Amino acid sequence: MYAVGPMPEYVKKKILLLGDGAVGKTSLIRRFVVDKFSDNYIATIGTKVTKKDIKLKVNGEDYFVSLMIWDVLGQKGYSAVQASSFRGSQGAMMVYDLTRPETLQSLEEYWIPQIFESAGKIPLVMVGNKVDLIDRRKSYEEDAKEFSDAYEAQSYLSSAKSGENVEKIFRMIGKEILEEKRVEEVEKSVEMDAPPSIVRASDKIIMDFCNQFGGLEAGMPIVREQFIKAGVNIKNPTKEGLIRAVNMLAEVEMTIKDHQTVTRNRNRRLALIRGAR
Ligand code: G3D
Ligand code: MG
Repeated sequence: MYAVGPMPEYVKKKILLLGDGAVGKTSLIRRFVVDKFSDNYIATIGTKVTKKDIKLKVNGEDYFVSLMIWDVLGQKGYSAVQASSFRGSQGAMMVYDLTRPETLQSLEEYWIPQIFESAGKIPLVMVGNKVDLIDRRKSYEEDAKEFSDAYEAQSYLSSAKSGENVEKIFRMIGKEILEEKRVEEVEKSVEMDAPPSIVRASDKIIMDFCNQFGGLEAGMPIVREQFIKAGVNIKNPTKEGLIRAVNMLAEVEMTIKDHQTVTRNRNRRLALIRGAR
């Protein structure tokens, strides 16, 4: 046998990418995992989990880390879907779009309170994406630093398009988790505006279907497919679109459940739509 020193430790860590729609979350994951950037994409409906193994050295020790990267629905108001995806995550990448300052504001007002409430005060890495589109980089860096200092987080400017800093931000979140220096208790979320109720109905329908279908990971791909087929715009669902989606979900359920259950499920979901504003 060859003695080559201590074996690296194998660990598995769940991380989330959070931030408003179209800031570049899916593109960053795609760039990191397959090293590609594609300009044609479909808006992420629901949650997708991608795995990537990396090797890290932390405090002089080697680790093999399996990053389970959760790409979560980027729409505000889908809080039931989100809270259930957030649970058990050990670190989060908070992504904003440098060309849209309101996406930074929404990290502070919505995404950070949401994650702290569901997952506790886990390490965050702030990512200002689309750096390829801006000039006067310095002022953006200063803003980012000021913002991230308040959360004791690292901050980077990145580009999923050029690849700049993409590898670095994923490695950094891995390191932050392994260092695990956080001890503060969970901070309570600030009050948020109530989401528009049609979005809440949509959120509840998605959760209801997933619960019936054996959980988020099994249900979400189906929801995603059926919502697209039904032509539902997740940002701005209409009652008509949601009714189509509920009918399509019922058709899928027909393949695994008895007629009575399917009807009951369908009626319950239609009632949610009727009750929405
Ligand atoms: P999301 O997952 O956060 O919703 P996406 O965002 O990854 O789907 O990206 C939204 C749009 O921004 C896509 O453009 C994507 O190509 C673009 N994008 C993502 N990252 C970058 C970047 O670093 N630089 C530039 N220039 N564009 C980026 P489309 O045109 O397909 O909507
Ligand atoms: Mg996406």
